[in-house]
Amino acid sequence: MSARRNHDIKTLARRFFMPGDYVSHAPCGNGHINDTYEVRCNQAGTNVRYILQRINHAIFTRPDLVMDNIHRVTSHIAGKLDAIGEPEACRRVLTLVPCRDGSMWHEDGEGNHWRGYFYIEGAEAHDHVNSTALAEEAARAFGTFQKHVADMEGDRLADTIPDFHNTRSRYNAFARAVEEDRSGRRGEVAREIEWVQTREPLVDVLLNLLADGTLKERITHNDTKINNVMMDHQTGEGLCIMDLDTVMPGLVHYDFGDLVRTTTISTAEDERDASRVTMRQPMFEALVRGYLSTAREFLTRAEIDYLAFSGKLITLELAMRFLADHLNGDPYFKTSRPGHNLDRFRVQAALVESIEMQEERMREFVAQCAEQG
Ligand code: GN1
Ligand code: MG
Repeated sequence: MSARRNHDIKTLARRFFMPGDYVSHAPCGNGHINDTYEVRCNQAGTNVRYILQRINHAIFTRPDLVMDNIHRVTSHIAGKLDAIGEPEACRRVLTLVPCRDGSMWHEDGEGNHWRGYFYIEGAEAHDHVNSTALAEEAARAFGTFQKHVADMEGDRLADTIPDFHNTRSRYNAFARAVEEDRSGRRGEVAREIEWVQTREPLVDVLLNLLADGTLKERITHNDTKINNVMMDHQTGEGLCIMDLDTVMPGLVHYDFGDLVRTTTISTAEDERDASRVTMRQPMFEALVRGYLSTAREFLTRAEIDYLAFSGKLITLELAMRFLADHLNGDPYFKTSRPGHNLDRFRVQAALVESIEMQEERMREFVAQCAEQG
């Protein structure tokens, strides 16, 4: 996927209700999909920052549905925070900034869709955490998010990317990429392809449980990377969940599993030396503690039983996605070096293997923590 293009951010910012004089803008965040900027405005002597973000419409082909979901979810959560008198509610849920014409997003002359948010000051997102306290806080925040949206009424939220976490579909897409070999790289990654193929039976486990009614569909975030939660600078509290494009119906395991994938890992997601990758049990335990502290009250026994498994499954899912993208010639994830997606694959594969070796202990910890209540 190509790098960020030049956008006229100053002109775009004027379309939104971002009052004051434009001062500056800068790229922001490390997302693989959208383009994100912070915009600084001077409001009669006070500097105020906003977020301006281009939705990648090659991937989110219905930005209108994305914005509809986000508007509904953020308004619902803001209403709840207001009702309980939560202090600093605007730092605890994203707030959309409307356009000057009243619409919730702006479409520029090139078919790009833009949206604005309040900038959350005094907090930051971490791409990698080494502290169990931060891991626990992040998991607590995602549990709270799920709890807040659990009782949302009205129509089912739109599937902004259909089958996003359907691991059978992900496997089939991977198999198609192998067959088509669009990049001509198949011969170089025969071992990696086989590694995925031997794990094919895992992809149906949760889907079968959903089909037979053991697990139930809820509203989930679906992209719970550790860098999608803003943590307070002063207190380390997990304040606000970001990156809401994929909020849609799903299984709680998709969220917990991606937290395990991105938080327990000992390296960056794209580490070049996969032999350095391990699943860190203390980080896993912190996630379980944090998540259950807020999610226990609504989770079923069956949901809890598959939390440990979910980390392995979602890591395998990303392994399949990265290897498929490599085979397809890198059309999806932003890359900044040759073989970037292959490196990402190798890291995921190493993490799956590390989880496989510690799975029993992970399962035991979840059971023990769930019982403690
Ligand atoms: C993408 O945009 P970002 O970096 O938060 C991707 C996730 C992957 C992640 C892997 C819409 O998320 O599904 O888990 O990269 N988002 C989409 O790092 O495909
Ligand atoms: Mg993100």
